[in-house]
Amino acid sequence: MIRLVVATLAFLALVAWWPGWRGPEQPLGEAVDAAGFVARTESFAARYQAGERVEPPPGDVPLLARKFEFWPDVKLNPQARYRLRVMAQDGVHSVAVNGTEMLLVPGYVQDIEVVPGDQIELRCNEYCGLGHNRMRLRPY
Ligand SMILES: [Cu+2]
Repeated sequence: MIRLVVATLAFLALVAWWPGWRGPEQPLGEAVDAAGFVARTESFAARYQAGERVEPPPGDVPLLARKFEFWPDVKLNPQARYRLRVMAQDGVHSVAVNGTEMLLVPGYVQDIEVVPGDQIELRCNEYCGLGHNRMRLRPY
């Protein structure tokens, strides 16, 4: 009986202390209402549509990651400052930008700060299907 208790305690201690078992390794970002975020992104895109692309003013820019694009296709001013607010719409994606990877999950928004002089490219870094390789955004 004592062996069972010791074994159980040892197992529970292992579960409690094993690295990485206490939550996600990466922060998921800010929790939001997913449907509301999608609706806000759609109205934002309609408001700043300029021909084929969307040209937002400096500041917050909502973006959706979905098969197989970052939407909308924004064109940024390289001399302006932006905060890209990215949420996955249809499943798990990720974005790798400037050497940092962020996990993208529906219902959570990750922020990417863009400062003048940045030449960023957004690229999905989580295999999400046959179009994954072309899931990228070059915002200049
Ligand atoms: Cu992908």
